[in-house]
Order: sequence, then C-alpha cells, then structure tokens
Amino acid sequence: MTLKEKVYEKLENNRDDYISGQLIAEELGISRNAVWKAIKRIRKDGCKIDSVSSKGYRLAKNADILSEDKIRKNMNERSRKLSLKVLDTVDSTNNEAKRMISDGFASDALIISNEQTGGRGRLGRNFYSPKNTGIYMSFIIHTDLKLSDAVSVTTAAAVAVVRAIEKLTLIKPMIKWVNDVFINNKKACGILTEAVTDFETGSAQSVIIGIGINISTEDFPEEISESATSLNLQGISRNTIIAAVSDELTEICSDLNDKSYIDDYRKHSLIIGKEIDFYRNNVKMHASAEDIDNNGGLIVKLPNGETETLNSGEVTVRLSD
Ligand code: BT5
Repeated sequence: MTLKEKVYEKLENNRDDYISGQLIAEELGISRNAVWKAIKRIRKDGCKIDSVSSKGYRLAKNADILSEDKIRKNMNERSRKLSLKVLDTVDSTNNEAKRMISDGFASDALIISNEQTGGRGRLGRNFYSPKNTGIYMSFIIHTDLKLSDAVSVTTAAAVAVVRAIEKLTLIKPMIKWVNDVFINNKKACGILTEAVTDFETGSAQSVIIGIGINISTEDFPEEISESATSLNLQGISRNTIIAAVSDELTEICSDLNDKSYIDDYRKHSLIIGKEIDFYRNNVKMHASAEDIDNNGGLIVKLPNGETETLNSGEVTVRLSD
C-alpha cells in the first residue's frame, strides 16, 4: 500500500469522526508533514476531505477512492486470481485491454479506471464516464469459446451486475435485452463485449467484457439526462461493488455451459411480455417479446403469429406499459 492509500484507509476507518493529523502520523509511524502531503495528494485525486483546525481531517460524505488493495481484499479466491490494473484515467478500459492483449498479455485480468476520456458503447456510440462517480472496468477472459458462445458472455455480465447489486443493496435492477441494466426504468449500466478472434479456428481467443456503472453521477449530458440514472448508494464503496461484480462474473464464466444464470436473466428481464419494436433490414418491425433462449437470444412473436429469435441489435420497448 502506498502512503496515500494508508492515510486514506485511516480516514475511511474513521468515517464519521475527525481524526487529527498527529494521530494518523503516530499510528502510521510517519511525520505530520508526510500526512499533510498524503492528504494533499488524495484531494488532488478529486476526493473531498473536510478539515477543522482543532479536530483534524474527515472524509467528505460521498468520498470514494479506488484502491487496488481494497478491491483485492473484498474479492473471493477465484476473483483474486485476476491480474488487476487500476488507472486514474484512460481513453477506454476496453482499448487498454486490447492493447495489453496485442502486447502479448496472456493472463485473465481486470482493468479499472477512475475516468474514461473516450468511453465506448456499441456501434461507435459513447459511454459517458466522468471521474470519481462511476465504475469503468474491463475483464480479459482467455477462453477457447466458439464465437457464438462469446456473445452469451454479455448476458452473463448483465446477470453478474444485477446479482452484485442485489447482494449489496435493496435495489431491484432490471435487464433490458441485451446489455443494459436499468433502475426505475432508467439506464444505470451498459456492457460492451468484444472478442479477439483467431481467424484460423474461428473461435474467440479472448473476450473483453467492458462494464460501465453510474455510481453517483448526477450531472449527465443533456441528451441522456432523462434516460440515465445512478445507483446512489450510501456507505458502499466502488471498491466493494467492483469486487462483488468480479466475484459473480468469474463464477459464471468458470462454467458457461451451466446455463442456470439465464434463469436469473429471465427473472430480471425488463422486456419479456412487452410489446417491442426492432429493425430488420432497415424496416421497423413490431413484435411481442416472449422469452430469452439459452444463448441469450430474444424470442419474439410477430403479428402474423410466427416466432423469431433475435441475436443482436437493438429493441425499443415502451417502459410505461
Ligand atoms: C453501452 O453501449 O451501454 C455499453 C457501455 C459500456 C461501457 C464500458 S465502461 C468500461 C468499458 N470501456 C469502454 O470504453 N466501454 C466499456 P450502448 O448500448 O451502445 O449504449 C450507449 C448509449 O447509452 C449512448 O448512446 C447514450 O444514449 C447512453 N449512455 C451513454 N453514457 C451513458 C451513461 N453513463 N449512463 C447511461 N446511459 C448512457
């Protein structure tokens, strides 16, 4: 742990009270000047610390710093085997994962950033990723999955996110096929899965699973201000949530042939039983969403009574129904 992390830990363990610089210095066996410098660095990272001259320092209510050490401590044994990389800023954690793979990185890994300057959604869209208030993370999973199975990994990631949220909170998250997690009919999380393929075998060599979760973001850009929301948890750190999502996802990925997670996906589906619209060859189609199949495909019933399975793409649903 760095000195900055040690000082942060003291403040975090003493969340509700002020702690003096003198006491932190004594307990860590460092000088008061070193404490002061660490406090300055923590503040520079964007974390608010209240200070009162007669009392000392106290973390501001919503202070939440990412720490590799804390994430690891919260993880279970399986997750802890991942190689961890925690960044302050990056263009996109999925891009970072790709760079690592093309540089020959061969282990399973989890890359997390406090901010993304070019966070990506699907089809060239953006994912708004401001610093300090969200979780932006990408898993690298090396696998010899068929490409068709690699797609179902997105489904697994959505289930991992809802399981983690439900384990830690009383929130009831829902999944909008195929890759969004919604809270109260607004998007709180998006998932972008990308496969690095072996052209010779046609299988996925490794899968990058990018997950973005709004934790305490309040000011969204205007174009998503009506459709986006945050988890807004009190007293649960991003480190805890990252570890919980990782535990759930590595567990599901340890045996993707066990499709029981799909039941959880169905139970959380925002669209089963609803009327939806989708596009086929640029033609708008209307249908009712009937079920999710074991590969994460959406089974829809067309007005003429025929059924069809959608495997990718976009559906719109009237959430007020
Ligand atoms: C997604 O795409 O939602 C996938 C987002 C994946 C983000 C993670 S963060 C870590 C990793 N690194 C990356 O660069 N990406 C992954 P899509 O379904 O195409 O949705 C994109 C649309 O969601 C945008 O066009 C906006 O309408 C909306 N949107 C953008 N930012 C949002 C946010 N922070 N919260 C809610 N909605 C958002």
